Amino acid sequence: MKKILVTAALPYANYRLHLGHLRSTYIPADIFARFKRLQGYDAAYICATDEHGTPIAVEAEKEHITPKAVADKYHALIRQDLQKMGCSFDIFSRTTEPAHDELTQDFFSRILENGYIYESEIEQFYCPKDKRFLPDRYVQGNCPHCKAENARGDQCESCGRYLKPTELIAPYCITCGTRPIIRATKHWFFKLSALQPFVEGWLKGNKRIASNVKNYAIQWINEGLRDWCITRDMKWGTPVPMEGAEDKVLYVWFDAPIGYITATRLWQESKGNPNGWHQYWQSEGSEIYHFIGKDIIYHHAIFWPAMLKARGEYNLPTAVVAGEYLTLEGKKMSKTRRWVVEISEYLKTFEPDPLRYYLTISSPLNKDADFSWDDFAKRHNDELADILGNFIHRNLSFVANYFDAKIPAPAEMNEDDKVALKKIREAADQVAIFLDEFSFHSALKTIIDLAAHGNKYFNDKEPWKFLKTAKESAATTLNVGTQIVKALAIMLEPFLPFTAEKIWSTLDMEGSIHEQRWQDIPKEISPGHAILKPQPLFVKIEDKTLQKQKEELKESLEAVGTKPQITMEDFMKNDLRIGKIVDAERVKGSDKLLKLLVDIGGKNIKQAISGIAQQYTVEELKGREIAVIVNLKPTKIFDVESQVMILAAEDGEKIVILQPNQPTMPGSKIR
Ligand code: B3M
Ligand code: ZN
Repeated sequence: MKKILVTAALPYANYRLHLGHLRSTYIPADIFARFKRLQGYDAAYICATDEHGTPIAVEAEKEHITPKAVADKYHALIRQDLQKMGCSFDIFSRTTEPAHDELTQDFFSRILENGYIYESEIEQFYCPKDKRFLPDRYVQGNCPHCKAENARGDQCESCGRYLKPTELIAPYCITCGTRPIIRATKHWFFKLSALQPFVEGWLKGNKRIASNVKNYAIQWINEGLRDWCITRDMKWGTPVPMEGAEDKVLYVWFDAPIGYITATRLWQESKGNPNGWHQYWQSEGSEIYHFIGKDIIYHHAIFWPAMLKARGEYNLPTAVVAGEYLTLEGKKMSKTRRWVVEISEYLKTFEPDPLRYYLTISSPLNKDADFSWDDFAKRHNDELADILGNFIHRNLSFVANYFDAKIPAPAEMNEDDKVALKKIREAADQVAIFLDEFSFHSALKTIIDLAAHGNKYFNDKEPWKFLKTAKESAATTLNVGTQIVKALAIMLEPFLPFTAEKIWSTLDMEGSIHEQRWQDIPKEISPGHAILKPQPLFVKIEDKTLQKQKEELKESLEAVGTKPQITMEDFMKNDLRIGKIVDAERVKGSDKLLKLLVDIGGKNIKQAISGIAQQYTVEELKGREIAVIVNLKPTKIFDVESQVMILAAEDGEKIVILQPNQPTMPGSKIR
């Protein structure tokens, strides 16, 4: 049987996943893997957490714990959230598995042997105070392209561009705020430029690469591919297997995609098949599908195939599928502004299937989409409850109540009955075509249309009228209706696995729904087969439940001009001063709050409690001059008194404290 590997992007183990991640990557990949299993292939769904790199190292430094501890915590949470959503992983591994280091080093050594890795001295930022190099996210500054502040050394979040740290304007060390100096250091580079013709040919000749992926990738190729620096001066990561590289590790984007292979190996090994992974990665005719979010197309459509080619002996991806962004109620999601719905928050109130449904049906994967609570409830109530649930429930209840819970034998069929049965076959074929094109939205729409047809068929045939007078007519309707229900169960399995399972067990069919075959969709259940008492599949979402969800979404950004005007006199009531932070510590029991001691001039030291612990470390705040309001009535936060308030700007993504742009005396008035 053909081997098929479906992978979903490996999330960094330092955040919890939200609806956008599900929509772009984890649900489409799960649908595809389940569909391929139903088609009878040996299809595996592979994922892991991406645990190396500066995102996790920086987080660990902020929290004063080890990177491994950060990864342990988030690995467990991410895995749990995705499993609860029904993601049918065959393995959910980690890139900190020892086997992963081995394989990554093998890739490095073989690519080196093949002539695609070279050594070169480059200039890098170095923090003279912390006495270390500042790779990627250890340095921030202004973006050279869009000028946004706090752009990270590897990427600017505002404009999305990839950066070299030394391109940053006004760079500073994120740990101590010092302006870094430039130092020469030796690094290893991957000769991506030499592989440009190969990547271009591969992309252009591959019909399964999704069109949005191809368009982005070709545009970058036209701009010319630059060689990649694949080593970093830091401790957290896979060691570079070279002499003279003792203080270096491989760049996280070098090891992360190899995680797909490691996970496949570990999965096969756990099944007692240590060599089984070859069939997925090195045998002819096997297929590899990478599902990702659109922000990492570069890595999967350019860097990764080039790495595989340079290493040799591995299959190239069959397809790369990238989901576009999801907005929330029309606005970009943001963690700091709390404008986000995490998976775990959603699951406190709702079942997984309605979300899988909504995120799939609301828009094609290669288009941006929006999640809105009203629309979610509307589609749930109008489509899942009123069309799908209603049709299945009415049909099965009639069988249960009037035919002794046994599927009646059909009498002679008229045109309507025949058309209804034909629709099953047509829908099954059409859905399969759509899924192979990654048109998940159209595929699910086709299934709902079949249910809608079932509903209409049931209404038009009015079986309730014939229960006494012409029972054989009602029998035909219910037989045909039940065949549609059964077909729906199998077709829905990839999309709504929990619902499909419920339908299957009410039908009291043999085996698990997850082990059925796509080609058996039109195979009819025999008359006389007994079913169980049906339960409603979807309960309508009420307004008050919805209201609660909306209230939980808080947004601190207010439109300019919504506050009433004040006079100069009103404004002058504020006593605004420059203060200097003389000491800082975290507030016990809170991960957001810092206690700051602020010199506000004239030997006056005041205490401020400020919610900036996620943006600033204690070290980087000490000694900074800031803007404070000193005549606010003191308040208590977490039992600690806050006597003055620090001024900060909040743009929805981050909180930035206000600082004078030249040294100033503490106590200076702000006017
Ligand atoms: N960890 C990006 C992310 O989590 C990265 C994906 C790796 S896929 C090999 O956003
Ligand atoms: Zn520093």
